[in-house]
Amino acid sequence: MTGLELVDRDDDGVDRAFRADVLAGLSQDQKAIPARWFYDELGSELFEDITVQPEYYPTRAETEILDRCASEFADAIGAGQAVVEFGSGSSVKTPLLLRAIQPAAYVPLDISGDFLRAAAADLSAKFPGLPVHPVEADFMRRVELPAEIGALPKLGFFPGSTIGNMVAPTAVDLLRNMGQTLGTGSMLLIGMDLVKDAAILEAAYDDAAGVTAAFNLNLAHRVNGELGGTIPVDQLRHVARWNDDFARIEMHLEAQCDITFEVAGQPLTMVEGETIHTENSHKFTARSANMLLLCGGWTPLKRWTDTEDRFSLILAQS
Ligand code: AVJ
Repeated sequence: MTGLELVDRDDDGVDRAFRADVLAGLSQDQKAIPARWFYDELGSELFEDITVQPEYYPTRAETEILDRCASEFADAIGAGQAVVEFGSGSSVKTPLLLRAIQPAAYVPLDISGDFLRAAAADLSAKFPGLPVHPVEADFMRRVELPAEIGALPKLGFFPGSTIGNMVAPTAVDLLRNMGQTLGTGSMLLIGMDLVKDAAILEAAYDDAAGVTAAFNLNLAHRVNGELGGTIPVDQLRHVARWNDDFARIEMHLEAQCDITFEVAGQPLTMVEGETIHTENSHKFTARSANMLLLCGGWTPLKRWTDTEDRFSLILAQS
């Protein structure tokens, strides 16, 4: 098994899906590139760096909940579960959960074989007796789980408020597919970031050290490097703005003057002030979170928040 199996490349080694997404996105009136393309190697490193910036509270808030509420998770979930993590993180969150609930098996699921093997090795070292069954798959789709965990009760784990990157129809599709993957009666523990003061949110997505700006601009560098692009990255500016109507932080790359460039042979222009929309990060209330889960076929059972009410972890049942 190589780390490249799920990536379809042309003869020049270009990721076909990346090129198709970028060309389609840049031909729209509101230019856009899907946020999933942030995470090349440098992008993943920059994201890890974002999570330790003082303004970026979600990772600390969610970790605090997992740490502080461990015994409540144990009571609500019970031991002996097969924990299926959607997108195997390199995070400290997974060990906190596993220590709290004493599962019977751990199934990290990731589209990147490299991340997956690293995460599986890391977890096996920390939990020597725990069976670990990594699955290389796109968690946006329904996934066939390993036969070894067939008889065990299932707990899906989807931390990080990654669901917030999706518009509602996509989020609902994912939740339904998770229900299909895990089966009727299974549980899901999902992280969802909360609506709060716009200034706090905008700072979290525009840290003073400029790490989030670098993360956003890296996407333009990636287009140039991988798709033969000539985007003048120096003339783009990172923008993070709260969209109150849609309850989401939006990240954009804004042209600071009129620019023309090329991507994969396509000529493109941006006028001063025009943007490429690169990410949505939806924020939830207790009710909007419940509504989304219900639309996706999950009944919320219990909800935890950090001591400052910034972030929520919700346990739901299918
Ligand atoms: C990985 C989706 C949780 O939306 O907060 C962080 C990604 N983007 N800073 C988020 C991100 C800019 C992050 N998630």
